Amino acid sequence: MAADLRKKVHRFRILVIGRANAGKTTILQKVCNTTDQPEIFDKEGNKLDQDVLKPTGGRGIHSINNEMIFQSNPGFVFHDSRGFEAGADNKLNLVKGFLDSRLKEQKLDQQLHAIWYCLPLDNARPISNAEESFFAECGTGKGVI
Ligand SMILES: Nc1nc2c(ncn2[C@@H]2O[C@H](COP(=O)(O)OP(=O)(O)O)[C@@H](O)[C@H]2O)c(=O)[nH]1
Ligand SMILES: [Mg+2]
Repeated sequence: MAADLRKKVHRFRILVIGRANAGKTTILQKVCNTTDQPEIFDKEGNKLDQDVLKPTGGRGIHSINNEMIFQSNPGFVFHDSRGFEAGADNKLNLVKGFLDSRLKEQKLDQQLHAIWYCLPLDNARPISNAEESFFAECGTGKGVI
């Protein structure tokens, strides 16, 4: 079954960005009409342990390149980025690198089709400096996406 999930050719690929507890997983579950956890694959298509999704990283470290696919809606493939906390320059570069590499993909199903940015609005400061940099540097019209 795991292999079947990745066999689907026409897939919509979405990057979901948001700080821990922003509600990313909840939104993806709603979109996919499920309460299940997604299956996770690395870039080469190897199925990974669910532990990689835990905040502490579990046995492996979650990578933005990992693909998350819900059994209930395998036409969507999600990439999860942990969002930009204060001073997260490193993370910003990582996301930029991911966007750049997906831009260079020739195959439509390997390209990135949308970015969903989750902002928790119950926060005194919903947009951090690092996030402002991301919007300034990775917005449309600046050549990155
Ligand atoms: N108040 C409120 N809580 C939410 C909302 N969306 C998700 N949560 C809760 O916030 C917590 C973190 O959600 P989760 O989807 O795991 O966040 P993630 O870390 O970004 O994947 C969970 O306990 C959710 O039930 C929302 O829109 N409002
Ligand atoms: Mg999550």
